[in-house]
Amino acid sequence: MKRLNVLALAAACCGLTACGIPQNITPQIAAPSTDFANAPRVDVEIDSFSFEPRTLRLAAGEPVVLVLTNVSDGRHNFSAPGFFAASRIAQYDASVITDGEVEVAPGDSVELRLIPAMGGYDVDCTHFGHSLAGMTGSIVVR
Ligand SMILES: [Cu+2]
Repeated sequence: MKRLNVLALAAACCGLTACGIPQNITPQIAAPSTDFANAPRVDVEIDSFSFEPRTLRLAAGEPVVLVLTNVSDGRHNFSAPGFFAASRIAQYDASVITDGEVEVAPGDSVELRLIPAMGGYDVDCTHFGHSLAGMTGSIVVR
């Protein structure tokens, strides 16, 4: 009986959200009045195959400009679904996040204005084999 209920629930979910297909969760948007102009800039260097710094330390509730720069000649992303879901993102930057990932082209730089929420979050690059090669990191927000 319990198992049947679980199956029924799963079926209902599938109908609504198309299970198995990554959903682009709408990010929480920061208040338009948020002062990002005076927010500190935090740089992350993305290379083959590393994030520098590997552990990002941010202040909870404080606006920050996250600057993700791909210094390599290969394609990479900064995947942090938990972090992005918990943060409030500037309206005009929200579109660069897809399924919790920010793709950064070789030699390119992406700026993200956001307000982090307290917690610990994982970061990786979801390109095939890259996390195994060392592209993992974390974000600590206190
Ligand atoms: Cu990568």
